[in-house]
Amino acid sequence: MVSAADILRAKILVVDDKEANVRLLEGMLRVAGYVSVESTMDPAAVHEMYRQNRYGLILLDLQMPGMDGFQVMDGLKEIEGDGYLPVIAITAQPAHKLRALRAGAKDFVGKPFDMAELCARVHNIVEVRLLHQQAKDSQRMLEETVRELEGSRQELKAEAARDPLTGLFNRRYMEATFERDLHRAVREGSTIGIIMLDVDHFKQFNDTFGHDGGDTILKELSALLLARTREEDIVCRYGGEEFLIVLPGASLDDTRGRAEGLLAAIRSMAVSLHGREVKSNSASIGVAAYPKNGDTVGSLIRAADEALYQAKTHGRDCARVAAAQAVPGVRNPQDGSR
Ligand code: GH3
Ligand code: MG
Repeated sequence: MVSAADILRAKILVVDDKEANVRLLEGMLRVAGYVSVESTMDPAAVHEMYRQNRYGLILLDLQMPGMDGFQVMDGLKEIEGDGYLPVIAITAQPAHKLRALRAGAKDFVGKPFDMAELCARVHNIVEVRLLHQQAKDSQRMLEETVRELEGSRQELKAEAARDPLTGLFNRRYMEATFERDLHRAVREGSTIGIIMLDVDHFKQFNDTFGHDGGDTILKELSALLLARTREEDIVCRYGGEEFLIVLPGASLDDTRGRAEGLLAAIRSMAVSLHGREVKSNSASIGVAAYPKNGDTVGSLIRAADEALYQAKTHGRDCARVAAAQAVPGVRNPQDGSR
């Protein structure tokens, strides 16, 4: 909405080479209540004045020596990117009225001036101009809001994929990407390794150093896992003190080798807790791979979990490989066996 006060505050420029006309128009506008009226008798000055003041309306005489009103409008079009000219043409010649409208003027007033007609036309053009500007501002604000919402949506999406304590991917995200990686592996005849890792006797850390101490160990371990995996691997906190790593392209042998490397790194991991250096960390690992141990996300995770259970019952701090499982129709890309 545009208020009457907004309209009367609009910046108006009067352009006419005759001083008497300028004074008359300025006087009429002031009497009508317009408070920001400027004028010039030099048409060549209009462009610079418009650039600086962006008038809401220009009352423009068409017949002026040196530069006529049509030339002034041509220059204004270059300044106004969207081509909207807030111009009312002033002319005594009926033939010029249509030409002025075609040249971009929004309206015209004839000479001699009629105060009521002039004020009605000025009011209308200023109102349209302000509405036009309001629409542009609303559009800009809307676009900005959409951009902000899109940013928050992306942040929420990123957060929804992460475990808040460790910053690792969470189980839900891992399952979705694992599913995609598995489809690709089936299509391309490649392999995928998975490592299921569980911290040994983690409860004791909590009992000795408190829950916060346990949290610190989980965070340090997560950093270690991230540092020792590749960018394409998905390292996820599967739950509590259990982690699952998906290694696209890794064979069962590769995965076992990577698991041994992780165990060695965890053994020498030192975490500072309450001023003490805690070193006696270890974990147990179950290893499985597509296609040897399954051809679905569920069966592969189950296979790794069973292998992890074997590692725990074999004294912990070790990795165990899942028992091979024949997957109908799936050929082992490494040796051609099923
Ligand atoms: P095991 O070697 O058989 O795996 O023994 P464990 O003590 O590691 O396993 P258990 O399942 O008995 O205990 C796991 C503990 O991990 C119990 C639970 O309170 C703790 N835990 C789970 N999530 C968190 C966590 O976010 N922070 C902390 N500090 N502790 C956690
Ligand atoms: Mg444990």
